[in-house]
Amino acid sequence: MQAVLTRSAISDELRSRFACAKNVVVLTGAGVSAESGVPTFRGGGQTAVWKGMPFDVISSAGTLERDLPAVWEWFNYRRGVLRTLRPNPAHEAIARWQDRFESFTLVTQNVDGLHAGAGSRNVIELHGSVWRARCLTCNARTSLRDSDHQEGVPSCFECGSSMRPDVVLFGEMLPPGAFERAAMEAESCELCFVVGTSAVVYPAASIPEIARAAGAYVVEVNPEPTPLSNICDEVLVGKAGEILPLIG
Ligand code: BV8
Ligand code: ZN
Repeated sequence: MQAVLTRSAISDELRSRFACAKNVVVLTGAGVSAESGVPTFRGGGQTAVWKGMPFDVISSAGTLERDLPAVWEWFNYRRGVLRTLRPNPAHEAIARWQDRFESFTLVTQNVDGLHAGAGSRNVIELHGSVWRARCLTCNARTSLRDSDHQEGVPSCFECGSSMRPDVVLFGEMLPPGAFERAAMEAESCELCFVVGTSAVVYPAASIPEIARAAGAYVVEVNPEPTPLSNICDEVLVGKAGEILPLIG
């Protein structure tokens, strides 16, 4: 049974750096939404998640090419699950932090929109959002928040072509400028938090590496070790929803 971290677990070093930092970057993954009930991916790996297909197969450019309706079924299911879920204290703490620092950048791999749901503004959604669709021809975007789209492939309201979920699939480029902006902020931040990610998927996982190389103090929050743990200055072992409110 994992001990719940108490306030004392947060080092004086981190407390003082948190108190006087001007430029802070936070990178999040599925773990920050785990306490909201969002299933995690466990390293995006080979576990079958949908109709016998591993996650990085159903969520890949190849499957979109071959079977667009199947990809819509998968994201309709994901939206259905997410529609009932709410931000948790980890999302709320991060939302509070955005007004504490001169410059604050929230970079997420999550497509669930829960950071915005907690009040976070200008979230860099590196991998897009399940709440948007994008036209395969004219790139027009439309929100799926209020639509109960459940069947088939929606058509573009601009040009009538087929639309696709506005998420970044494996083998696809990230949204123009999204990674570049995140990397630029990571290069100039003093404090970088890595919350709830298995740090397996690239280029997202390189953000904390960029911050570390630029001299930032890097803090990981995760109940498990990850490939990033040994480059971090501080590792807080536990749940984000329990730990982040202890920091500030
Ligand atoms: C690209 C959207 C250019 C869709 C996603 C370099 C090396 C190796 C491979 C590559 C490389 N560069 C590119 C690649 C290929 C690939 C890649 O990284 N593959 C991996 C599997 C090795 N990358 C790409 O394809 C990227 N595009 O590189 O474009 C290019 C183009 C063509 C050819 C080459 C290059 C695009 C990647 C984006 C894919 N889309 N999501 C969807 O959601 O369906 S990725 C998706 O999986 C998520 O967004 C996230 O990124 C990843 C899952 O990771 P996590 O979020 O970290 O979640 P996970 O479950 O794994 O871990 C949860 C963690 O939380 C755990 O550590 C757990 O302990 C912890 N936890 C649990 N509970 C809690 C907690 N922590 C705190 N509190 C808790 N309560
Ligand atoms: Zn169109």
